[in-house]
Amino acid sequence: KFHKNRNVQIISCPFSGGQARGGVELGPDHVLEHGLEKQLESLDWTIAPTKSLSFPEPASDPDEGKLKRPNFVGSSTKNVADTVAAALKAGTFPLTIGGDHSLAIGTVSGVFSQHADACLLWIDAHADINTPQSTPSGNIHGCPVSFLMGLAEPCPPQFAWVKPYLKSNKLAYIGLRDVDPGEREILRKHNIAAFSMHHVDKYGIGKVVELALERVNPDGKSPIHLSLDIDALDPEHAPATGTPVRGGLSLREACYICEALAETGNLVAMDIMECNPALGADAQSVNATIAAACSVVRCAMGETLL
Ligand code: B3U
Ligand code: MN
Ligand code: MN
Repeated sequence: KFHKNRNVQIISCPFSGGQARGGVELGPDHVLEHGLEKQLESLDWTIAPTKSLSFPEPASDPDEGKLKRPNFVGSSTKNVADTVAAALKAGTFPLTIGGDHSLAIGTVSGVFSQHADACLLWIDAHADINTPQSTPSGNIHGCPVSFLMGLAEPCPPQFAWVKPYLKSNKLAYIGLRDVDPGEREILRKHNIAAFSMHHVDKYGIGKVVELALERVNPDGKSPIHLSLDIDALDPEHAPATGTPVRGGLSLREACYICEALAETGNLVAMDIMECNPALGADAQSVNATIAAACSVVRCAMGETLL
C-alpha cells in the first residue's frame, strides 16, 4: 500500500466568496452525494466523520483595493487552515472539497503549518498567482498562490494571518493554459516549475509529472500537497465549472497525475475544487463533472495502484 496513513478527514467547504458565480458552494454536497465516502471506504480508508464547515458572511465587506469580498475570504480561509492543521495533528489525511479555489489559502497554510518541508502540486488551467495589484478580476480565487508565497505587498489586512510558507522551488503547476500577463511575469521572475498543456503534449503526462517532482522534491522526501482545480480537466470531462478552458487534461491524464503522486507514498493532503453543479448545460454535464472529481480523488487515494 502506497498510503501508509489510511485515515481520511473529509472537509466539506461550501464556499463561493472567492469568485462571482453562484453554485460552486453546492460542489461538496454533490461530490458527497455521489458516494465518495463509501468509495474511499472500499479502498480501505477509515473515514473520520466528515467535517462540514459553514462560512458566515460578514455584515460589511467593502473591496480592498481591487480585491472583492476580502473579509469573507480572509475569515473563511483562516477557518479552513485551522481545520486542515487539526486534521493533520490528529493523524488524518485532509481531503478538502470546495468550493472555489481561494479555499487553498487555507488548505495550503494548514498543511505547511504542520509540514514545513512540504511541496505543492497545483493542477489547474489557471496559475491563480495574481497579486492584489495584478488581478484583472478582483476575484480572490485567482490569487491564492501569491498570498501563500508572500508576494502580496502590502499584504491585505484580512490575510495578515497567512504565513509566506510557500517557497518558489516547492511549487509546480501542471495543466496551465490560461495565464494572465502579470502571472507570466511572476512565474518567470521566480523560476516556478510551470508545465502547461504544451508540455503535456510535448513530453507526455508521465514525463511531465517526473519533471515536476524533480523540481519540487529532488530528494523525494518532501510531503506532497495536491491542490486540484477541476477546470484543469478538459471541459469535455468537467464542463460544470466557473471558468472552463478548452484544450485541457484528459480524464486519464488527470488520473495519472493523482496516481503518480499516490505512488510516491508522500501525499499528505488533497484539495478538489471548483465543481459548480449550477453550471454545465444539463444534468448529464453536472454528473460527468462530479464523477470526474470523484475519480481523481480515488486515484490519489490509491484506487488504480496495484
Ligand atoms: N486569471 C483570472 C481568471 C481565473 C483565475 N482562476 C480562475 N479564473 N478560475 C483571474 O481572475 O485572476
Ligand atoms: Mn482554474
Ligand atoms: Mn484554480
